Amino acid sequence: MTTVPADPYPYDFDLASTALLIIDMQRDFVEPGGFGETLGNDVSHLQAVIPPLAAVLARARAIGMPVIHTREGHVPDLSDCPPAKLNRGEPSLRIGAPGPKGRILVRGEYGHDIIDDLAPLPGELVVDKPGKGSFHGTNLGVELADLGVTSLVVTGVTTEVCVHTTVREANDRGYECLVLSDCVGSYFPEFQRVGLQMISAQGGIFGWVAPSSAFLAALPSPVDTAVPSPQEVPS
Ligand code: C5J
Repeated sequence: MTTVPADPYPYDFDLASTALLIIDMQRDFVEPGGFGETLGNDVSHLQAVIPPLAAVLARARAIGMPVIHTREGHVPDLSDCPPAKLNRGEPSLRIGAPGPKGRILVRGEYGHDIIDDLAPLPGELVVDKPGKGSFHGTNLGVELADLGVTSLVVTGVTTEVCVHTTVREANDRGYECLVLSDCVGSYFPEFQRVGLQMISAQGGIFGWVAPSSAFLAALPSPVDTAVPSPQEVPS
């Protein structure tokens, strides 16, 4: 077992059954000039997530922890978008409308894809999700079961929307979630603060919260976990 000092109490996890989940680090949410900024949001709060999350991603890859990326969006004919979601908001800013980086929240569009700094590597799972939660309408549960994953280290955006919905879904499904406080972001500082508190309150009602520094400090070094090359294996 590995232990991370966390709120509301230390988070214990088995490296062999843990995955890093990176939620919706998509250009349209995170980048200047994207859909999120068009809505009047200050994307600098989400940009701040990139460096610590890139460090966690690099470490996860180095120690062989499974990495799963998600993207919120819909098929081009929007047949997977319920009217209640489709008809919300100002018509020119609705899902499927032309946005600054392509059709808003439509799969295959430039703005829908993950930012270059956190681009998935070949072999990493990318889950396209039609909703806010990562389990709703996806095969994530099946994929996690196949991997034998029961603990999720949760990162991404936005804290109070897709991160929260996913953590709540995961908690109800029996996963133990550690949310990395500096690797999740909200356009609204107040929502960030309260959103994190809501996860760890009441004895960890949805999960645990810790900074990425605590998580990284708890991990073995890549040298300890690296698979030896044939030359290194003693004969
Ligand atoms: C939103 C998300 N905020 N990924 N999506 O609509 O949180």
